[in-house]
Amino acid sequence: MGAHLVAIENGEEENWIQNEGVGDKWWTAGTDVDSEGSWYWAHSNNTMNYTNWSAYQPNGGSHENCAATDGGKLHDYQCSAELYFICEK
Ligand SMILES: [Ca+2]
Ligand SMILES: [Ca+2]
Repeated sequence: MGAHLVAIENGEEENWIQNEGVGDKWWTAGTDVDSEGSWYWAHSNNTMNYTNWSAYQPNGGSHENCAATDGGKLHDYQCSAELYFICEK
C-alpha cells in the first residue's frame, strides 16, 4: 500500500495531527476541485463529512480547491501553492 495525503476524517485524526505538531499549511487530501463546495478526500472519494474549517474558511470559491492544515484546522488554498505535505498509510 502506498502512502497518500492525509485525510482528517474524525476528531481522533485531528488530535493526531495537532499532537504531531503539524504546522500550518500542510496539504491534506481534501479537495473540491471537481465541484465547487463539494469537498471530498481525493484518495478515497469519501465526502468530507468531518470538517473543521478554520474561521472564515473555506473562502476561496473556485480559486481555492485544495485543503491544507491551519493550526490543526482546515483552510482552502490554491492547489498550485507550494506547501509541505503530510501522508498517512
Ligand atoms: Ca473551492
Ligand atoms: Ca482560503
